[in-house]
Amino acid sequence: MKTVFSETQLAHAPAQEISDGELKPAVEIPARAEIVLKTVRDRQVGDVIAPEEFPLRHIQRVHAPDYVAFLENFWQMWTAVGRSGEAFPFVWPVRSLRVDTQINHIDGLLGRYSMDAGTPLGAHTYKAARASADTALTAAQLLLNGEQSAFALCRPPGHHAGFDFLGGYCFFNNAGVAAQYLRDNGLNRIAILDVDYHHGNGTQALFYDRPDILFLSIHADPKDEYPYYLGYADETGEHAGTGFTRNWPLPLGTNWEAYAPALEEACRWLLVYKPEAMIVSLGLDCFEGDPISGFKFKSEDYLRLGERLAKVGVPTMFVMEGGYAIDALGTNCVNVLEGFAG
Ligand code: SP5
Ligand code: ZN
Repeated sequence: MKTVFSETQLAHAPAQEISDGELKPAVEIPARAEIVLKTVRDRQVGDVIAPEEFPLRHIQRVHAPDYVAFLENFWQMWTAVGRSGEAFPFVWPVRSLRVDTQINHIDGLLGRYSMDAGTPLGAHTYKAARASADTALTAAQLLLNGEQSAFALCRPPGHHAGFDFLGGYCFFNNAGVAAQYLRDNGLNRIAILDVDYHHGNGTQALFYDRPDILFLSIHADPKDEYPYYLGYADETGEHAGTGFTRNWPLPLGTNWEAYAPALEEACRWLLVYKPEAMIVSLGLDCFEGDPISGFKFKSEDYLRLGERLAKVGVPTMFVMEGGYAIDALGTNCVNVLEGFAG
């Protein structure tokens, strides 16, 4: 299986994040990609190739042009008001406030285009996020070229980012951009299976009213875990997309044995839907050693996950999402890829 990765993705290198209401050392850091890349090479998963540079219009197929422009211009606007350090949003248009007015100040824009204060933006965030999306697009192109599988070593991740907002360490929805690219290039039914510990709220929202992109997610119950405001079992799609979103919220403390039945159910939906391609939003944060998460996967369980996904029997691209136990991240990620490749 080919891996797609660009060093440009390392340029987003936050020092700190706001987590649990406090400033803490950032966990979504370049070392995550570096350890995965090293393990891909050590365990000879396959060639590592650089992404192609795709035109912005592919990103704008799923993200609002004004949001994309905001990200592109952010650092210039932030420094123009005298700021120099990495940026955190701090005011939001919640209920009863207006989201549709013309705002000039960068602080107001930053709040409008974000869902949390845990996602710092720096001087190089845009170019890294752009490269991460290119990595997903390149993996999608590999499937279109006839490859049976591909690994998009994306970072920063994507599944919390929506049509016009960032959050959860995510800026562009890499899996969503790839799914739309596959649709735009002749495939009719795409399935996205999100196995990150956190619900993929951004991806779900992008395709909630569409039957052509099935969204399935297994994750920590949002009543007890980020992102809190989406990812419940009664969210099953709307309008033409009714029935094409499914969520399996699971309790904190879930181990592989308790997770496997939900995975089986998701795989049954895949069997019924018969996608022409599958995108796995591959978070590795269900791991027992993850510093911000509450599931209990062991490293070997990731082999089982890969084996099960292979049995679905569909051309599959893996898009890396979360996973913050740096020392085990390469092992856990490559276990999925090896389990899949057999
Ligand atoms: C892509 C991805 O995995 N994003 C995750 C964003 C999570 N942000 C909220 C983190 C809250 C951490 N709370 C940890 C409590 C453990 N003591
Ligand atoms: Zn996650």
